[in-house]
Amino acid sequence: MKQHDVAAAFAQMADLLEYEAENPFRIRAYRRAAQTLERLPGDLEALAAGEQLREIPGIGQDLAHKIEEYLATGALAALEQLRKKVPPVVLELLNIPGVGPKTAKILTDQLHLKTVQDLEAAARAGKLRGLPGFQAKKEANILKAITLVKQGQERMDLWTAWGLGQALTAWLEQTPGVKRASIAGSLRRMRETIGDVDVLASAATPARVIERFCASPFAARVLAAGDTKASVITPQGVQVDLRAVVPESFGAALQYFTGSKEHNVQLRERAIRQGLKVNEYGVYELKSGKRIAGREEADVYKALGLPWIPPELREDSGEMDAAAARQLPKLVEAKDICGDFHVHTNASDGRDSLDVMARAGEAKGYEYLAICDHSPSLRIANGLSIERLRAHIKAIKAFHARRKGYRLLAGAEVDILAEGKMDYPDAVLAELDFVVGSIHSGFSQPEAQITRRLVNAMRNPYVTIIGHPTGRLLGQREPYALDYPAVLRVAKETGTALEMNASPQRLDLTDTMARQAREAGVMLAICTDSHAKEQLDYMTLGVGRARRAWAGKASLLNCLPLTPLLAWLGKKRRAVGVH
Ligand code: DGT
Ligand code: CA
Ligand code: CA
Ligand code: ZN
Repeated sequence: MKQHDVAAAFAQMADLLEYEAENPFRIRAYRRAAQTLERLPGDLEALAAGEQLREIPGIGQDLAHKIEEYLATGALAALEQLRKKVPPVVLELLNIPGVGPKTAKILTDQLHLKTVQDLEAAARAGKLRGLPGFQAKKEANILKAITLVKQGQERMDLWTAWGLGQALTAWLEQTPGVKRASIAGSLRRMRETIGDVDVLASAATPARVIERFCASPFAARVLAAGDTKASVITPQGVQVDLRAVVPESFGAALQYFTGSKEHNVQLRERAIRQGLKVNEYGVYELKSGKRIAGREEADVYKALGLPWIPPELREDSGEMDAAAARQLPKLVEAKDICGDFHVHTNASDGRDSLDVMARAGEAKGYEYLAICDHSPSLRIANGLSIERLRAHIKAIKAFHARRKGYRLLAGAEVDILAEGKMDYPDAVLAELDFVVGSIHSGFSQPEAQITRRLVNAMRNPYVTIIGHPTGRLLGQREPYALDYPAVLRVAKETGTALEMNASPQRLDLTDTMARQAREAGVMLAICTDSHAKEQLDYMTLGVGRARRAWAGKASLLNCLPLTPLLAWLGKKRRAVGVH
């Protein structure tokens, strides 16, 4: 989708022009065009081919030329010039959340910064407060943001890693000589961010697989290569570790390289107590040295008197005891998911139309899909006025009226305003099947105030779930302060579910918080928060994250088939006597 690239280029154009204190009208034109392009329903290249660029609102002659230039050359000459003109550190500064062009200007002019490290040092030394428009709080926020950005650069998001892992295993499986292949490491455990991607293959001659891999397009640079392992950097700059073993050791190697390290330590200690030794080649009797397992991962656990432990649980968080007591939970699986709830269309800030999103949900084999666009307060997301919402509800009903066995739920993602007031009046909420209540403003409020907003929202009889309950954005924004035990109590008491947002930038609730919710008897809902049809596939991540929360079907709203789901949705409203 080229429009996102062009939008990013335009947004940077606007930032750099503003840094240079250029004409405000030009700045605004670029910024607005960037927003329009982000939300463009059609394909930009198709529009350009059809000479239709000038029909896009806000795109005049000049911007249309710029788009054509970008599509033809992959760059904008004007932007390249500007990038050369500003001090190099400015581009880095603008990458820090909370630092815009005006702030960057003050920082470079007054502190003569050369690097982000300089900024970090200045902030630590308390040199930012006192600059025009800076308070101690802004200084602290910048420091936090720098830390987040650094962490984000060190680890990749789960979706990026997942895609790479799929491509790697697909490549391995069609490589001559390879018998089996699997992802391993933190990716197989579905951690929220991934340091490097680990993959494993078995073959009669492992060295040959390693050789081919180092010559493959995945290896832009080879860091290290031996007979059984290689570490490479992909063209995208990501590290991949490949291990290749003989088929007899595949299970033992898979167990070892899946980790976590802490889980493996526990496992080895257990082995020693039983007179056994576990390593990446197999399970051995200590005394005789005889090999008793290794080909299958399940056999490794079995040799230690344990059932196979799902990778998502291998974090040394009670899984070993549960396994030994034969009390491992039956975890949710992809096939148990009957639908998705928090899905946007181009009526608000999604890319695809209602029709496209609805069909995409149907194609995934879902029984239902809750369409939840934004409410009016979220202006940057083109939130729906009451009139537009009512038209939207009609269109949703018209769609599923034509379908058998597939139902669109009329929903909305409704902003939780000050003191927990909802962004639509109750009478309007009552017209909806499903309401996601979300906080999109006031993130820096004190804990008591945020908690009050969430609690009051949950007390609203029409609020079905709380969306992205902590508000964090991985690598960009810390969670807001909240009294989580209080939130859990009220969620349980009011029958409000909590979202496990599966968008890779959010993954909110975290796995630990979701586990606490489940243990408190609170219902969880996995939602992709899709803004385009392919994002419905984030469900894969959501299921993995729910498994990390030890969740089975009974804890998840989306495991209810349509009829019991509708009954569940009616329960909260009936309990307070509004329906
Ligand atoms: P990451 O890459 O930081 O997201 O996390 P992991 O868990 O993928 O860690 P990584 O890539 O360093 O190693 C993959 C697995 O290999 C790890 O989960 C367990 C195993 N492993 C690696 N080094 C050691 C070690 O020194 N001791 C033990 N017991 N296991 C190790
Ligand atoms: Ca790893
Ligand atoms: Ca690794
Ligand atoms: Zn949303």
